[in-house]
Amino acid sequence: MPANLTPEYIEAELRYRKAATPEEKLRYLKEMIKLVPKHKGTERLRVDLKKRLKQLQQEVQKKPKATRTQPWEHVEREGAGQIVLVGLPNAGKSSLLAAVTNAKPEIAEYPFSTFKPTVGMMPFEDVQIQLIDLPPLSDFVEGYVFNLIRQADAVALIVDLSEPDPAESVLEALGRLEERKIQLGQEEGIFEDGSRTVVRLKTILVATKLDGEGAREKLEELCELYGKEFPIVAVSTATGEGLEEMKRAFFERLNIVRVYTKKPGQPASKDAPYVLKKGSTVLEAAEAIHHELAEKFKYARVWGSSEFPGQRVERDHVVQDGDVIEIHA
Ligand SMILES: Nc1nc2c(ncn2[C@@H]2O[C@H](COP(=O)(O)OP(=O)(O)OP(=O)(O)O)[C@@H](O)[C@H]2O)c(=O)[nH]1
Ligand SMILES: [Mg+2]
Repeated sequence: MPANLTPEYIEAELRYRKAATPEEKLRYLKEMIKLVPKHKGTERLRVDLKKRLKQLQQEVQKKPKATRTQPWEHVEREGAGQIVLVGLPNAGKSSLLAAVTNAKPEIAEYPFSTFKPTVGMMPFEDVQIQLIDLPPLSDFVEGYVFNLIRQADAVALIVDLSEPDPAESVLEALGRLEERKIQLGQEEGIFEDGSRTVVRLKTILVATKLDGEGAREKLEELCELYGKEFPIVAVSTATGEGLEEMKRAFFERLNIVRVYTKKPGQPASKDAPYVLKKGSTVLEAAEAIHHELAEKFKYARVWGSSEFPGQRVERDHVVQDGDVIEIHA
C-alpha cells in the first residue's frame, strides 16, 4: 500500500472491508475513490478501485430484491456505539447482557444456550451503547457471526474465571477468530498478512464469574499475560461487582466524545448529546447537527475544552467529551 494515503482514506477502506452488504461496500468504495490522493504513485490503485466499483455496481443491480439472509444475521446500528460479546461456550455472555440491559437472553448452565444474536441497549450516563450477545465460538459457528464481529465498533472478549485455565480459553478464542481473519488488539485496523486481509478490532477483555473460588488469582494471571494487549475488567453478574466499571470501560473503548449544544443567550441543552469520534472538530460537530450549519459555519464558542468558558474558536478546534458548543453561522 502506498505510504501517502490519508487517514480519511484508510478509515474509508476499513469501513469498506467491514461492510456487511454490497450496498454498504459501494458507499465506502465511492468514498475511497473520492479520498484517494491523485498522483503518479496511486495510479494503479485508482484503476483498481474503479474496476472494483464497476463490479460492485453490477453486483448491486443484479441482486434480487428478496435476500436469503435471516433477519438476525444483520443488526441495525443504534446508540453511541456497538460492542459484540464474544467468547467460548458458557463464558457468561448472555448473563452479562441480561445484567446491564433490558434484554432477556436465554441463560443456562449448559453450553451452547445461545444460538441467535440478542441485542440490548446498555445505558451509560446519558448515552446508550448497543451490545450484541452472540452464539459461542466453536466448531459450529455460522459465518454471519464473524460478519457481526467485523462490523462492530469494539469487541468484548468474555473469559470465564471459573474455568481451570482462563488464559488457555483466551488463546482458543483468539485462534478461532484468527482462522476467520479477525485479530483482537488495542486499536482497530486492517493489514495484509501474506495473501490474507486481516481485520483488527479494538478489544476489551471482560473476565466473568469473579465471585467464584480462586477467581482473583486467575484474574491476576490473566492481567500478567494479557494486560498489555487489552484493557481488562472483571465482573460478577451474581454479585454485581465490577459492572459499573465495565460500563465506563466500554464507553472509553469506543473512543467517542459527547458534545452538547446551546443557542446564544440560552442555557445548554443537557438532554441528548451529539456523539462524535474522539478527535472531531467543532466543524464536524456542526455537520452532525445539521449539514447546513456546517456549510454556513463562521465560528463557535466552547465551554469545557477551551482556555476560558465561552471562548471563540475556529473550525478546526478539537472538541472534548462534555464540551458545550454554540455555533455561529
Ligand atoms: N457464579 C457465577 N455464575 C455465572 C456468572 N455469570 C454467568 N454465570 C453462570 O454461567 C452459566 C453460563 O452463563 P451464560 O450467560 O448462559 O453463558 P453464555 O456465554 O451466554 O453461554 P453460551 O450462550 O452457551 O455460549 C450460567 O449457569 C450462569 O448462571 C457469574 O458472574 N457468577
Ligand atoms: Mg449465551
